[in-house]
Amino acid sequence: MTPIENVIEKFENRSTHVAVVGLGYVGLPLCIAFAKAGYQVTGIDIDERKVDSINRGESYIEDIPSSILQQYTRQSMGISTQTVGSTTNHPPSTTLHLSSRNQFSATTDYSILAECDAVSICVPTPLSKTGDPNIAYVVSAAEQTAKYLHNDMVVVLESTTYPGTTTEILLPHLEQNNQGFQVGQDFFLAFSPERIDPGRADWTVETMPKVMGGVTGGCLEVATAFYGAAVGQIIPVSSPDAAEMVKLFENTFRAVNIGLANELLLMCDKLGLDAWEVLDAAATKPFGFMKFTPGPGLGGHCIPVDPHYLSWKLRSLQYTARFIELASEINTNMPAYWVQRVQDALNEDTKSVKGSQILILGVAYKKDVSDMRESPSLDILHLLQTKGAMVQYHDPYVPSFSYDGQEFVSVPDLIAALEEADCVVIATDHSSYDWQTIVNQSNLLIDTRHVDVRG
Ligand code: SAJ
Repeated sequence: MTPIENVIEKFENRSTHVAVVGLGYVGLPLCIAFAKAGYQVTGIDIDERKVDSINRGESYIEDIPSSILQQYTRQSMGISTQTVGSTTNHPPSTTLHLSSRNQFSATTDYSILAECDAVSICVPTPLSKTGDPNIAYVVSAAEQTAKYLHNDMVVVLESTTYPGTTTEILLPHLEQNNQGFQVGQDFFLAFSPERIDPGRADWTVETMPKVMGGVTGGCLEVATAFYGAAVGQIIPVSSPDAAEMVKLFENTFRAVNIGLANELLLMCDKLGLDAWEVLDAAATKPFGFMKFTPGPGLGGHCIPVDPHYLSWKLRSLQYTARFIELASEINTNMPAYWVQRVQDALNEDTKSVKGSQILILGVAYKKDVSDMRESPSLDILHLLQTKGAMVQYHDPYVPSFSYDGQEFVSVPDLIAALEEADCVVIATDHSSYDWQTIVNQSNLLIDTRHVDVRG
């Protein structure tokens, strides 16, 4: 067998020890998927609390219940009933067995990589305060991985990043610490974007098509064998750069179309039309249309961030990604648009924003989640406070939060808060809200989500 065939065989017969760097909403589910596939798995994270929690069998990721985690992190008492060949004279036998799987554990110590056949890097790639890509976590993981890189090791980057990161940043780090190591021969490197959508049950790590781009053909083959044991479908592309671009385009597609939906609202305002009526009617087109909806702005850890990785890269090549810039301008301005709507509505009641009691419903960035990252509700809150309003909030998923040096607590009595408020702003359309009651109890209602309670 060729060296590559040897490496592939190790993954195929599961005699491999793999590592995952970064144990967040991407990394931890990936660890479980690798463990389910039969690999020995070690999770690596700089956060000792995450590491200790995992080793205690306590999950901190909603999509991974502790009961699932414990199937792989602890010795487990198993009961199996032998039914094959059982007859009336030989009833099924029940045996009690103790399987010490301990298949998955976590550590803060990167040196474990010296024993690992493969590593997936799933660290955050945020934006810096200046709005530029911050790949410091990727660089740090690359430097640590390079220390323990060894023959036949497979490295796959999953973190969302601009095209060129794998080949221009990660690869040189791996090579510079290992003189003479040749990618595609002595070690293997690929990029495979994560597509984890927290809370989604229909598409999981195991069922989601997984795009994979190798630095060489051999890298693609080996990375495909590595992941192929855990995920249903690998989508090969010609390079890591192409794979990096696939992810950014997927999420840029959403950001631009959300921007268009928000501009539809602005245009309909000018035309005196109901944007939601127009949208719902357009959505009856059975082909060639995909419904996006206006809202309070763009929240979350992906959509507001990923397109800026792409536009930043293009700027470095003297190209302006105009759709990305325009969508960002429109989406970023939506909180101010809705605050103006509040101001105009209070004005109709001969009230000013200043001194008014305003209740914001929902601070999570989208419905039925507790995540507040980049939530436009916070921008709306800040703008209203700046205009002198007294702002409270209610969110069934967020009991309290700190913002701008202030502590906020979800109002305990929603009905009373609705009745007391001069204006109620629906910012997040959590499914658990009783919208008819909210409409009935509100003196004035600004609905950024069109919860559609109208008969
Ligand atoms: N939003 C709108 N109008 C829309 C859709 C979304 O205003 O029509 C707002 C949301 O309220 C939210 C933001 O945009 O504030 C982002 O919403 P999202 O539905 O894109 O949700 P995310 O940020 O959780 O995106 C994730 C992404 N998943 C991955 O990157 C793996 C995205 O690619 C998924 O398409 C999306 O989940 C999904 O479909 O749930």
